Amino acid sequence: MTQDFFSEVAARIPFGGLESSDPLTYKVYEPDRLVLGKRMEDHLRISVAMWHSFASGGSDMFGSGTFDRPWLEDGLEPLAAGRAKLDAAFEFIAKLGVPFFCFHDRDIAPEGRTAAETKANLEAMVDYAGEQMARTGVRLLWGTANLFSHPRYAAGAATNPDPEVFAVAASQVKLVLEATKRLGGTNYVLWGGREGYDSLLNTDLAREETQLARFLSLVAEHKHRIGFKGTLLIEPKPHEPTKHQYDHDSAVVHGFLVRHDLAGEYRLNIEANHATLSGHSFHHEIAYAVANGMLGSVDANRGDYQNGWDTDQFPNSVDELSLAMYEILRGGGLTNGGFNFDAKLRRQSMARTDLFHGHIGGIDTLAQALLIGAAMVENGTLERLREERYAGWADKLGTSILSGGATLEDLERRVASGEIDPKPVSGHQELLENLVNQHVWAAQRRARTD
Ligand code: XLS
Ligand code: NI
Ligand code: NI
Repeated sequence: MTQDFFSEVAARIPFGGLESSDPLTYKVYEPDRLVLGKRMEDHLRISVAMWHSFASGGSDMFGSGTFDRPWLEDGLEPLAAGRAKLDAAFEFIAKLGVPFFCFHDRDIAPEGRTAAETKANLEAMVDYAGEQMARTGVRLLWGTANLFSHPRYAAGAATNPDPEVFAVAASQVKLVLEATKRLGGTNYVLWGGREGYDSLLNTDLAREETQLARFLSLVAEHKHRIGFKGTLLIEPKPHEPTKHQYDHDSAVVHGFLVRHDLAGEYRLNIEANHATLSGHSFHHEIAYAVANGMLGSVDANRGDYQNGWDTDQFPNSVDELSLAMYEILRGGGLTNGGFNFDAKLRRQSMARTDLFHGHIGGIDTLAQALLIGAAMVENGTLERLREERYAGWADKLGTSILSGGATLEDLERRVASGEIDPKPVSGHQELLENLVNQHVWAAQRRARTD
């Protein structure tokens, strides 16, 4: 018999629509609503993150936890507390009515006194999570290993100067990859925790790159050995906790994978706040991944424009997300991936009900962005204008250049003779921006009259 931690929410959060005055209803998100012929739930594939919402008590570097989370109280027997945490999480996710969750090994199972005890703890808690999944129908979007909290990982995991630390990290990933497979996870994520450096003075960059590549090859090999059918994902981040993280952004990770012949094995898990920390927009990171066939999944959150760190707030800007959503839809949508709320409540949002408010707002924001992105795809004007801009490349000159049929000499001759004489054309940026706004505003009007 599981405990009831969210009794103020009786059943599944219903759709209330824009006129609803009940904060515990969805204003836009309707799982069964068809968008471009596909259910909203299947487009968005929403996931709740175990760590922020259930394993964190709301502490920061200036103060202790503030959140009302009975399963995190001091003095509880660790495995009993772990089971209560899973009870709370699955009760919450089922009431929220979303299909997925994500976890790190350390979110659900405490480290033991020995490696054997740690392994046994993980096995017990993975079994318990499996029971909860069967009871509620909630599925696993991805699992991951926490390779950054324990002091042994202070100088990195795979990129640690000590090969014994590499070995511990490898054994941890092996176990979590197997647990992810056992729970039917559709992806496995590697976020580079502390794979980076704090000081170049004690860092051998070339050596650490070789170590990281070896590690990722081992993970891919093991995936095939055990027959895990999910997708391996790398989550880029430019800095924090280290001064410089090797998996800086999508393009850097992609280049690394290509360099080590691993691009066929991994895709990207793109986090909105990591994108902005790297000096890019979320839109850019998604567009880069789509353009290179590397989009895997998304960690949904947002940063704060005045802060330079990973504030992991719940997303609330429809304008920004609509552009990212448009790129995702152009690229064929998220297949195996989903939108995982790698987002945390503010420290003053202490009530357990605030977990509902954070997620409901984030989900409605994604749903509204989806409607706008879909409207832009259906309307087709943006795509048409983009295609027209490159029309010359489909003509004789463009195709001969790309197919290798023109040398520098040929081109120089034709330019010198005046045969080739390009005229600058407008990029129409303001026109395109106005078109986007028109879709955003039209969606707002439709939502009011729906
Ligand atoms: C930290 C990362 C982390 C990963 C999972 O900034 O976002 O939460 O998503 O290890
Ligand atoms: Ni993340
Ligand atoms: Ni993050």
